[in-house]
Amino acid sequence: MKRFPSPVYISRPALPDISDMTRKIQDIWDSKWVTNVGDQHKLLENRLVEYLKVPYLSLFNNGTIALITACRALRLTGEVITTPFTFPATPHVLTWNNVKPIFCDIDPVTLNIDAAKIESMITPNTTAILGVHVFGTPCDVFEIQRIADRYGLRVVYDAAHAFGVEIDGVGIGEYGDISMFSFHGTKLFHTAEGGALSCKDPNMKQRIDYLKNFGIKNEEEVVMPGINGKMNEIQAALGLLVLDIVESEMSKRKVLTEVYKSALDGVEGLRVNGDASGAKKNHQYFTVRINEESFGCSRDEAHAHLREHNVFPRKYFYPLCSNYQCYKYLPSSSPANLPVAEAASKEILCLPLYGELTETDIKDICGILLDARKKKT
Ligand code: T4K
Repeated sequence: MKRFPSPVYISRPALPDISDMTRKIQDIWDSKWVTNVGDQHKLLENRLVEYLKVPYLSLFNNGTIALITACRALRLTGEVITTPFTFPATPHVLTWNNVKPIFCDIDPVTLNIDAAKIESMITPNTTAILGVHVFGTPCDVFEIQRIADRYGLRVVYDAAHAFGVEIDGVGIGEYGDISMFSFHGTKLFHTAEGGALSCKDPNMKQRIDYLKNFGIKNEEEVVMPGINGKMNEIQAALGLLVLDIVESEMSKRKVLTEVYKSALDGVEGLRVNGDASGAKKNHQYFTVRINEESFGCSRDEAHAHLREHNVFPRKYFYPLCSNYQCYKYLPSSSPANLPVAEAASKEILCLPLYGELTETDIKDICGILLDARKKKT
């Protein structure tokens, strides 16, 4: 018999009370202003600058368009060094800018780009490093900046998972030249679809804002070839309400993460993925690595077993981006260049984590996961 009568997904959006959203929509209807930097947009942008502790922020209609715009704003060309252990959007934004992604191996603990391996991948064509704070764990931002400064490179961060993460009280969006946040419905903070870029320089903020609005400066001047990346008023209104409940969602996830840890820490063959950096965490995801030999079944068998019980974990990030048809041909995609990433992508499992789940749900999910081993014997 299935323990869960309805599906338990990897994530569910935290949603405000519908009556609050109805009131917000009424305001938008009354104003007849639905997009192009209206009141809701302005309010959300200001509130997020404060919440994320970043100097400047620009809202977008989704994270991918935001990251495409970041590459354009920084005029990236040639080659950019990045990680293969990420969502397809990361290398794709480079391709959409006619930039070649160069895949660098990852750190076995943080699962982020391995800063110690970046220098060996730099060529005269390299213009930037594009790091991803995978599962909200910060990259080695200090070492990456040191390398970038030495070689005159730009640094861009895909902070899609890192909403609210801080290093020693400094917002994660303060590091590098530009950071991208995703506000997709599967994220801790969301606007259904949405995203943002943070930066430190007012001229860069101006350039980003032109680029996301067709390059329009005023009614008679178009100053650069921009795109339409604008967030609309309904998205922004939802964001304002979700921002009011995000701390409570994060606290619930923190408690559930502790329940996962106490049930799974120390189980042979299971490694609870951790961030030992001391950074302020956001509990966006909870992941484990499964070593088939010592755990007693493979990641894929555990994944299939959980699904049989109506639990839908995800294999983020399998396959590696370097194994996609469109990137396989690149010399840096060779598995020999990416041994740590290859191993991680075969062992990683992202388990359900969202505030609506109960502690009993989490214990039951762990029970099902551990039972996957018995099935094999
Ligand atoms: N960089 C990184 C590192 C990223 O992870 C992402 C996105 C991006 C860039 C791009 O940012 P955006 O352009 O998306 O802003 C999901 C999300 O769609 C994607 O935003 C996210 N990363 C990725 C990690 O997860 P899928 O293909 O796994 O989504 P899907 O539709 O399978 O949804 C996952 C589960 O969430 C479902 O099984 C059920 C639940 N769900 C989903 C939706 C859409 C809900 O409960 N409600 C919903 O509305 O990519």
